[in-house]
Formats: sequence, structure tokens, C-alpha cells
Amino acid sequence: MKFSTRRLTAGTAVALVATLSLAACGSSNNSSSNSADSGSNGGSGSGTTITFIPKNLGNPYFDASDKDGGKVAVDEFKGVYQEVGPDTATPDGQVSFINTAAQQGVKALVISADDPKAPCSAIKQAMSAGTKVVTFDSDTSADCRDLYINQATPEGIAKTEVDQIAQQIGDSGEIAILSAAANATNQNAWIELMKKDLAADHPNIKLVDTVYGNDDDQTSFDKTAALLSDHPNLKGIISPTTVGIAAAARYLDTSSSKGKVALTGLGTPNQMRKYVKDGTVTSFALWNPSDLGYLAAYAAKALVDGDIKGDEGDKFTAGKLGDFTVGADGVVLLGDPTVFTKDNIDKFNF
Ligand code: RAM
Repeated sequence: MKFSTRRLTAGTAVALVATLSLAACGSSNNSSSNSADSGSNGGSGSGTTITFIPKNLGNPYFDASDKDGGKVAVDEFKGVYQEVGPDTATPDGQVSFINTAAQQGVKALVISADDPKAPCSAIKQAMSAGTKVVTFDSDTSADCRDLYINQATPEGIAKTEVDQIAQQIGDSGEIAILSAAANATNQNAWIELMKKDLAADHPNIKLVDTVYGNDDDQTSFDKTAALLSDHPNLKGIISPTTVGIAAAARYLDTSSSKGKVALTGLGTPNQMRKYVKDGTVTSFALWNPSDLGYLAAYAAKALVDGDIKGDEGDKFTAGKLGDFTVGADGVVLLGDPTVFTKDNIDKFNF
């Protein structure tokens, strides 16, 4: 263990929830839409305090990972859960939330990083004060977290997306990528691997543009419109972000490109159901974000309890998901992505 863990009394736990809530609402870069939500034990005392910080609030993906996954796990082990974060996914938007949580002495932070480096000095300060830090979904540099919970291998994610677009456009023609924020660690890793896959296995597909919707619905919608007008021969769009693919589908749905320009990428079944059923989208993929948040919470607890240090080979149990082993560079892998089509989409509800 690098640090000794600290215990919170019932009073401090309740005060912590209240203070973080106020601090989040009062910070300059956000508004009352920032949320803080105590665990179902109501902050009953000695439980492990875990703060989730998503890339941004208001994204159904993080509602699923944090509230439907992380909170469920934290409630199971009778900890204290809360979620705070910025409204927009900017590189340093998470820093003030990390600082506040660390000052209040939360035992663990679980973060999907907006930038691999920008939050690092705040995270390192938190770690030196004894807070365990788990990244999930989108990693920081490996030296500023204890563990990274990876949703699926980046190679597998990239290949799944390239295979789908290739199938849908007959393995030939112009495509574009509509990504999240330009600095997002996760999307950038997938994009690099997609480019390699395209170059190696799909010589007749040409990637003509990569644009960034910043995980903002309206920006992603507008960028879709711009892509279609800038590239009249476009045959397909890959959007490796749940916000981007949903906005692009909404645009295509009522445009003359519906059924002519293919769209695939990473989406939530609940956001994409309508577009799969009405023929705007044939298939897309994702892992289960609730499982990802659930696993991240159990990993944080294992670190806080001193059951693991984050070293390769460390083993821990994540409730209903079973046993996991820490891999190289402190990475824990959730599993494989699922491909959704009209034939299976109704089996999923997230
Ligand atoms: C968006 C976010 C998130 C990513 C998913 C696929 O919700 O960018 O980080 O993992 O899409």
C-alpha cells in the first residue's frame, strides 16, 4: 500500500456529500445540473466513499455506467456513492471536481478522463493525499492512476467498427469519422487502430475526414450536416461515441442521405433503437456501460481495502461479475463488445 486509508465518521460522510454537492454547484465552470447523490445507505458512516467523475454530465452512457453500475456496486458494499462532473467535455473541466473531492478526503475517485494529461497533476495530488484513483472508459497516462478499467481491447473495438462499415458499404468508397472531443484518450486510440485496419485490410475504403462533436449533441448534429455537404460522395460514417452516433442518426433519419450513407460506431441500444428499426442504421456496437461502472467501483474498493495494489497479476472479485485479474500497466479488461442489429436490439435496455 502506498498510503494508509482513512475512515470517515457518519458525520463527516454526510458533511462530505453536502460539501461536494455545494462545491460542485458553486464552481465557475458548471451549473446546477451538476449532481451529487449519496448511496442508499444515506451516508450511514464507515462505508467507502467513492466519487464518480464522468467526461461530462447528461450523457446517457455515463448515466448507465455511473448510476446504474457504479452506484449499484457501491450500494452493495455499503459505501457512499456520488457523481460530480463538468457539463462539457473540455480537457481541464474535471480538475476542480478532482481537487474538491480530494480535499474532502474521498477514498476513491473513478474517472473517465477528458484528456490523458490535463487532470494528472490534480490526480497526483489526490493520490498523495491517500485517495485511490481508478480510470474507466477513457484513461489518463498510466502514471496518474492506480488502475484503468478498459471496456474492451482497443484492437477489438476498432476492428468491430471497421468490419461493420466495410460490410455496409461493400468494402469500397469514402468514409468519415465523427468522434467525441479531440483530446479523448479512448476515441483517439480507437481511431489510430481503425486507420491501421483500413490501411491493412480495406484498400478501397478511403477515410476522407475526421471531425469532433465534443460529445455534445448539437455540435455532433451540425458536424454530421457539414460532413455530408463537404463530401458529396461519402458512403459511410463511423462515430465511435454514443453521443455522436445518436446525433448523426437523428440527422440522417430526416435527410435525403438516409439509406444512402451508412452509419455505424458505438451507441447505446436505447438511443439507437428507433434508427435501427426505421432502417437509418443497420448495426452498431457497445459493451455494457453499467457493467463497466460496476466493475470500476469494485476495483476501487479492492484498492481502498488494500486487497490489491494495482500490480499485474493482482486478483479481485467484482460482485455479480465474478473474478478479475489486473493485466500489464494496471489495466483490467471488462470483455468483448456486442454488435446490435434489429434482430437483437430489443434484448437490451440501456
Ligand atoms: C461516449 C463517450 C464515452 C465512450 C462512448 C462510446 O459516451 O465518449 O467515453 O466510451 O461514447
